[in-house]
Amino acid sequence: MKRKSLLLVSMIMVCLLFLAACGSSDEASGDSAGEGEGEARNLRVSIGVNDKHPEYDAAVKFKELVESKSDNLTVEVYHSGQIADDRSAIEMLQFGTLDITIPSTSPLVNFIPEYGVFDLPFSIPNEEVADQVLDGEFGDKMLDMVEDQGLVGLAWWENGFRNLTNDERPVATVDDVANLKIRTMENEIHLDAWKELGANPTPMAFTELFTALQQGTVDGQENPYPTILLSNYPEVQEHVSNTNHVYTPFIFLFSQEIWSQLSSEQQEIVQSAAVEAGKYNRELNRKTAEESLETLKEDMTFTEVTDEEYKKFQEKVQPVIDKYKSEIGDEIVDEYYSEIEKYSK
Ligand code: KDG
Repeated sequence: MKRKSLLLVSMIMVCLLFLAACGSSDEASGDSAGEGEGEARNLRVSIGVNDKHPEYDAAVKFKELVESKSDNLTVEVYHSGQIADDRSAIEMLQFGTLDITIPSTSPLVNFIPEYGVFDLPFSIPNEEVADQVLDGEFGDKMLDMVEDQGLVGLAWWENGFRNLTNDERPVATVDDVANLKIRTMENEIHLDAWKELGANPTPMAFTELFTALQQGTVDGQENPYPTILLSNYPEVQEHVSNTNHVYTPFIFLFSQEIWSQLSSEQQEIVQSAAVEAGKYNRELNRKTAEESLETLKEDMTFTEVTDEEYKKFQEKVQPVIDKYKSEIGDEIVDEYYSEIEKYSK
């Protein structure tokens, strides 16, 4: 009898140990967000701009919102590409070694070609249309599209309308662009567009740009006014023109690997903070863009691109738009342009 009891007890122990092991492995794998306040975690945010830029202020706003609503989430903001440049930061999210990055959408084209719609020159005409397109069904669809890349798209922030600077000459017409060595983001649509305009473009990470301008590796670059001013480009650039050639969103990206380890309560806090800080970012970015332009007109030589010349820039790059319409996908490009048209009326 005694042997049978001992055998039964042993079998029960083995089963209990097996169940405990299964339980711990589920916790380790983080298959899904649980309920309740979840595990304590510090969220690291990587951005490429410096701590004078509106994007940094918005990232701090995100930190304040999360930490005020959560008992166990903290946020650290790393600016100026301290952790990684845009492409590397996106890859770190995919590997689960970084929690958040908020880059321009342009580097994402290397992972998701459909994101090229945002790089089609002269597409979004103003911030109001940008908000309608991004905050509507199309914007939601684009955010969902990052899931296949191990990313979670939580919100649209704003980089803004991009303008050309250079250290060679005033740029008022397409012809003035000829042979300028222009740094572009690592995005083939931007590269091809500046080639079509007659420039000699070079793709380069944002973190390397100031040094390249300082050393004359490139003659010029293109970015929104806040980035131009607050990255100190007037120290190394003489000329600025209001080309307004592309509206670039910032996209708030979260690592899917880490997201799945948050409780649903933590996910809700992070998601709502990303959206609320995004609204703050847009408002601050627009105010800063106006103020930055006024300061740039004092610090640099500003050249006006007239409406007539602006149309010639648009006509000149049309072959690039046609080429990428088919490469990105006719359906998504048509949907993008019909959204723009719908909100431009
Ligand atoms: O992280 C900030 C960058 O994503 C942004 O400034 C990118 O506009 C950009 C550029 O020119 O690289």
